[in-house]
Amino acid sequence: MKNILWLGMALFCLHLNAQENKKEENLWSAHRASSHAPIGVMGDHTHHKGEFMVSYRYMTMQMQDLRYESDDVNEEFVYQNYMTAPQEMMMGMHMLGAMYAPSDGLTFMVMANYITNDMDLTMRMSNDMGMAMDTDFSTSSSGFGDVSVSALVNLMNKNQQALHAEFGIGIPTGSIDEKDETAMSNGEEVILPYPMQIGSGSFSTKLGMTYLWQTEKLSGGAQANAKFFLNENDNDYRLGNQYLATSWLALDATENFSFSVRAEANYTEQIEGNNPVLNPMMVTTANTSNSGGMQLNYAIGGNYYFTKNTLKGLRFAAEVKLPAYQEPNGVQLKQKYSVTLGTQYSF
Ligand SMILES: [Cu+2]
Repeated sequence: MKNILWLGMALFCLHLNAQENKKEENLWSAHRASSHAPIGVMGDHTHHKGEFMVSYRYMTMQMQDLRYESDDVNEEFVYQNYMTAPQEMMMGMHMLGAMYAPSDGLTFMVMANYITNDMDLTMRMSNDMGMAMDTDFSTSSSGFGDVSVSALVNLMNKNQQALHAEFGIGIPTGSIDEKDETAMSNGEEVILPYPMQIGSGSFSTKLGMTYLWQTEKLSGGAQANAKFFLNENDNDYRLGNQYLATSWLALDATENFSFSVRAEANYTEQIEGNNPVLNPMMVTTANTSNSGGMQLNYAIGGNYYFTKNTLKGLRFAAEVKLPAYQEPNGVQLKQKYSVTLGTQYSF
């Protein structure tokens, strides 16, 4: 009788254990190469209670050639209304991030960045004979950008699917008073146009939602987020609100490596107000009607995740993003490509 009771209890425990295991299997797993979205996606994952993560990303973006809304245009088009046409812009961003989860349901994320901007431009002047004289020049700016702090809240995790929301605030730590010499400033440093500024100058809020799913070999996700700039900055303007939607699919090729494809749509509103120091006739980038617009991009990427030994928890990732279609407000440089390289370490 005693033996049967023991056996019964043992079977009951086994059953409970099996149920527990089954529950674990059904959860969305954070320990696959593809468990993190392509590196160009922010706030894509949460952490378990007590986990820390530090990350570093380098993002570079190149812009070249001009577009006026849905048409490609040349410099001549710009010189009809402006003295100077932008030729090329390179932007670089070093991003440092930290994440910490005080509970399974809540993860905090802080991000800071250092930005470098370089722009090549051409100024056209006509001499007394009416002949055009072009002068090429470059401007650059660099510095620490705005800081963002977010809370990621888990809403669901079952049947290998997970859903979390992001609530963030942006703190205007970046400069909006970047200056450099230009072809028309006679050796004096003057305030640079909007795209060359490092910070927004405004507080912002970010709201986002991320959905993740997994099967045995595949994972994917979708994210939608919006960033709202709340106040006019000290230079009398407010950057346009930003809306983004993206979706990705990743294949776990090996235990450590996943390969991803991603599509993205983003829309940025025009800048409101204007910096009275900037002359909007001088260069397209100093006119706020040439700001914001919509863009469709696609990207390919890879994640490498160390699952064993001393490097366990370390990730390397890269993603290349290319525009499929872009429609800027007014006339702006076209985006050519952007590359994001990153490393993340959880402990
Ligand atoms: Cu993380």
